[in-house]
Amino acid sequence: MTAIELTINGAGHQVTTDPRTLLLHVLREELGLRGTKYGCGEGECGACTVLIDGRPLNACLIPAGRADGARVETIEGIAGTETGQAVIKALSEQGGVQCGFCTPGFVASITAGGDLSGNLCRCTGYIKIRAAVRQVLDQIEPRPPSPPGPRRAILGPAYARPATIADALRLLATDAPWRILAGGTDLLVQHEHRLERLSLLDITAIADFPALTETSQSVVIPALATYTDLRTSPTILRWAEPLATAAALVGGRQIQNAGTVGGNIVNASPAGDAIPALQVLGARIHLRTPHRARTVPISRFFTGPGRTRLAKGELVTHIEIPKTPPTDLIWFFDRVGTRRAQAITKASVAFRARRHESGLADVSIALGAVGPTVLEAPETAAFLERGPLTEERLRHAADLLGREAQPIDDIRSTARYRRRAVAGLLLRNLLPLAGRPPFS
Ligand SMILES: Cc1cc2nc3c(=O)[nH]c(=O)nc-3n(C[C@@H](O)[C@@H](O)[C@H](O)COP(=O)(O)OP(=O)(O)OC[C@H]3O[C@@H](n4cnc5c(N)ncnc54)[C@H](O)[C@@H]3O)c2cc1C
Ligand code: FES
Ligand code: FES
Repeated sequence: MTAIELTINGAGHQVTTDPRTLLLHVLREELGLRGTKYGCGEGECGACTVLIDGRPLNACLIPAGRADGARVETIEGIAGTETGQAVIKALSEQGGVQCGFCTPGFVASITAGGDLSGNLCRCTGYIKIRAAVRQVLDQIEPRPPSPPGPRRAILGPAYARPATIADALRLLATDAPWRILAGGTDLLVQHEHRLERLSLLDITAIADFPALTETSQSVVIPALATYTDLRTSPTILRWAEPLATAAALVGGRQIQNAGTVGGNIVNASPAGDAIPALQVLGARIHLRTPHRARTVPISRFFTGPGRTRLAKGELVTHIEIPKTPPTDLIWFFDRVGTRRAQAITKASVAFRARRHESGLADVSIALGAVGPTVLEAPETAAFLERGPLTEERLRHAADLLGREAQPIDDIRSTARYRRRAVAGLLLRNLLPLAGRPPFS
C-alpha cells in the first residue's frame, strides 16, 4: 500500500492504496466519484475520460501510482466550471444525450477542445453531439492544457517510479521481474488489468530523458514522447513529417495523450504506426543498461511479432533521426483501418525519396501490418529509382509493392485485401506526381 497524492477537482486527496489500482477504481470506489464510467476498460470507448493536467486521458488505463501528483478533473468538477456548464447546456439543447452513459466522457473531451476521436456513443449517432460541439466552440474558448507538475519518486516492491534513468537502470539490473510502464496503452490492455500480478517500473517521472530537440545532424526524440508531442512538434513536422502524420492517426485523442513512441517500438506490433515512419526516416534506437549504452538501427531491432533485440534490463532512452534537408523530399505515411480513429491498422505504407528532374532517388519504403515485422520493400524502391514517374510505371510499382507484402488472413483483414491496400496507398500518394489527381 502506498499513500497516493492527487489533486481532484481542485482539492488535495491522499488515498492509501495499491499503486497498481486503476485510477478509475480509485475515483469511483475510494472517492465515490461515480460520474466517470467504466465502459470497455481498454481505452476504446472514452466513457472513463478525465482531464489530467487539462488533457483528456482514459482513467481505465492509468494505475493510481502513475497519477500521483497529477491534477485530475472529473465530471463532478468539470460540471461546476463555466466551460463545463456551457458544454452540458449545449449537449442538452442539441439532444446529444440519450442514456447518458457516455456523456461524462464527452463533456471532458469537449471541454478540452472538442476532439471526439476517442469517445464512442451507442445511442445518439454523433450528429447531435457534433452540433453541441459547434455550439460550444462558438461561445467559448476551449481550455488549454497546463504543464504537468513535478512528479515524486515512489519506490515500492511491486511499483516503482524512479526519478532518474540511473535509478531505473539500477532497479532493472536486479532479479525482480520488473515490467516497464510508460503510457500503459499496450501493457494494461494486454494484462486485462490484472496488474496485481505485475511488478511495474513506471518510467513516467524520469526527469533526465533527453528533450525532444534537434542538433545540427539529427533530431532527438525521448522514449517518453507521446503521440500528441510528435504530431504537434514543429521539429517533427519539419524534419520527420511521416512520423507526425502517423502520430496523428493513432487511436483517439486520449490514446495520443498517453501512448509513447518508446512503447510503440518495444511492443513491436507489425501494425505499430510509428515504426514504418521511423524506419524510412533511418531512425536509430538508443538503449541503456547500467554498464552499457548502444544504438541499434530500427530496421534491425525487430525479430518477430512482439519480439525485439532489447536485452534484459535494457531501457530505450531515446530515438535519433538523421536530418536530411526536406527540400525535394517526397515523403508520406498512410494507412487503412476499419475507420479513421480507434482502429488498428490493416495495412500501412511509409515512403521517403528524393525527387530529381527525371524521377526519384534514395527511395525507402516500409510496410506495416503485412508481415511478421514492419517490412522493407527493396524491389519496389529499386524499380522506382530506375525510371521516370509516369502513371504506367507507378501502377507497376504498386503491383510490385502488393507482391512484396507478406500479409496473412486474420480477424482484422484478409491477405488479399492487404496486398491491394498497400498498392492503393502508394498510388493514392504518388499518382499526383504523375499529374493525376489524388483519390481517397
Ligand atoms: C484504444 C487504443 C487504440 C490504439 N490505436 C493505435 C493505433 O492506431 N496505432 C498504433 O500504432 N498503436 C495503437 N495503439 C497502441 C499504442 O497506444 C501503443 O503501441 C503505444 O504506443 C505504446 O506506448 P505506451 O507508452 O502506452 O507503452 P506501454 O503500454 O507502457 O508499454 C508497451 C511495452 O513497451 C515497454 N516499454 C515502454 N517504454 C519502454 C522503454 N522506454 N524502454 C523499454 N521498454 C519500454 C513496456 O514494458 C511494454 O512491454 C492503441 C492502443 C489502444 C488502447
Ligand atoms: S472504459 Fe472505455 S476507454 Fe476506459
Ligand atoms: S447517450 Fe447512450 S451511449 Fe451515448
